[in-house]
Amino acid sequence: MSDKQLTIALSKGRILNDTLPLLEKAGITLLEDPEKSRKLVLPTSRDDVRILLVRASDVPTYVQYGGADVGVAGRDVLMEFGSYDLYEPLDLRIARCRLMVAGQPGANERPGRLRVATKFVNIARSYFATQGRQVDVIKLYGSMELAPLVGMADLIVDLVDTGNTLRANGLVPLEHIADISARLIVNKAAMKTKHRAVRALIDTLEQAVSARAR
Ligand code: PRT
Ligand code: MG
Repeated sequence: MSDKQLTIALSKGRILNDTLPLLEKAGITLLEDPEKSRKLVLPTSRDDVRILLVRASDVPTYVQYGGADVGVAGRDVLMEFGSYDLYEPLDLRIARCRLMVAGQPGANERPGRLRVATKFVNIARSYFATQGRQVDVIKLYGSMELAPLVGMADLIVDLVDTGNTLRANGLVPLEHIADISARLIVNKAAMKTKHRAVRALIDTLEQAVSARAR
């Protein structure tokens, strides 16, 4: 990785879509449509900035190990992986949603040991453990809403935005675990070796975020 170049890790979908307008304020725009391109390294309008496209859950890993200098990751992803060795200087207030316990109405009041299906196994275990509730956690990689429908689980732990996905499957939100938004994360070494470039990016994004909040 060049000393001059700043590498930003993003994930396709809502993180990329919501981050691009913020990056535009820093004069960073993509040179080609990421939905059409198969490239994983995208050049930008600035010679000194490139964007990597990685899985949402891989963004912190790329940033921690120096594959990218900075990245944008959901707080859910950061919480699930526990302690990363990186800086988290800014709440970008994008890709917002809530991490919830959901199920059929009243499912969280069923007697006995409940089964919880989720891709957020660590968050789920610690949430229920903190409350002294005994649960069995079943790991899934997606479409968690299906598990209660087929009787495989009593509850799910999932992200909820409009609630449409829950509703469409006869489920309701039952308990609020955390408010989620995307965070700017920074590699610790890059914060030192590329301090000026990283600092300038953080400052510009910070201004863009607060201009929006007003
Ligand atoms: O798709 P992939 O497996 O690669 O990764 P990913 O699913 O984690 O990525 P992506 O792009 O879907 O989500 C990236 C980040 O966006 C997440 O880590 C969250 O921080 C944030 N985010 C914000 C959301 C949502 N809102 C959201 N609604 N991520 C997912 N959802 C899903 C949710 O899981 C559920 O299936 O949308 C559905 C619920 O939406 P409503 O509007 O029907 O309630
Ligand atoms: Mg997804």
